Amino acid sequence: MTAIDAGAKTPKHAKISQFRRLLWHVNRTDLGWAVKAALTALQLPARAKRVALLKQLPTRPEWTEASRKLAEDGYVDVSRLVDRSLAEAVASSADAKVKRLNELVGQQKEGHKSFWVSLLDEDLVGGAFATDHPFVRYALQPAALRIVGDFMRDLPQLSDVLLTLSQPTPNQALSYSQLWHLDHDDKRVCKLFIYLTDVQNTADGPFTFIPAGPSKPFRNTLKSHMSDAQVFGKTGPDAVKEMIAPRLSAFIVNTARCLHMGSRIQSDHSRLLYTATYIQQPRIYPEPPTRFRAVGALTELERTVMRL
Ligand SMILES: O=C(O)CCC(=O)C(=O)O
Repeated sequence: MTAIDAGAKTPKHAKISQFRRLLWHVNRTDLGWAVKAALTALQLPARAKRVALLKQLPTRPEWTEASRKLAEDGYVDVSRLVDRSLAEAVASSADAKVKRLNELVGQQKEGHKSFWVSLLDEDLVGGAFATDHPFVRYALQPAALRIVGDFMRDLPQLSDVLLTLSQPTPNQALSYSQLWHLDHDDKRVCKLFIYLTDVQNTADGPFTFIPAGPSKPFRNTLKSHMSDAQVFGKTGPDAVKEMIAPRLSAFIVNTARCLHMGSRIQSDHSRLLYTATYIQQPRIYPEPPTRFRAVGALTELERTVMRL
């Protein structure tokens, strides 16, 4: 997911590029944990402040249990734990976008994945979402921050929010996230997904993954995207879980630990998906420009989650 600036020409850019390439390699192995620990040690007061903010969040036994499951298995179904009205707000905003699909496809900035349309480009000002956007409000809800935060033992950083429409691509080879991969944005990457359409069977292109335990043999490798044959050769197909679930189902997956793929949509089907991505500060890669712009009153906790 993280680009390497391979085209840079000036010595300064070449150095940055080499640095990023080194980080890219380190982050993919357990050495990344040592780098993460060293970066954290350099910012202990900031860490202590985040932990104090995390403790201010409400807590519930079922959130604690969800957090434990996320730590143990690398995923958890949170459909019954998250705020239904916030999910409805996400869904109605998403449905309005899909109604204007053709217009929005024309404006799409990242077009490399033919099976995948990003529908939020028009909501970005200078690359940033307003903090009162329903997609941002959903990601900031206490249940989500508590479940991810208790797992990380730190107040999470909201890295991005995304709305994607996956569509069939007949006669094309599987590519990008249709193939098995781990996310390497950082050492812990928790994605909170909401299905915004029913995902009733394999033809709807479910998010498909292998829980943390059986995904272990795939860590510490520089291999990026793998075919079914490469994966099943190591795990067998029995470890695979397809997230077959109705509209508004929500689940959190540590996609840095659980091998995953999805969006293998068959003809006449499509899938609409919301994703919020959380990582743990400090980020292993240099911090990119912020994805959020403050609109309206924000608490200190919200500002810290969005690095505002
Ligand atoms: O489209 C999918 O279901 C896969 C998504 C994915 O790979 C990701 O969000 O990292």
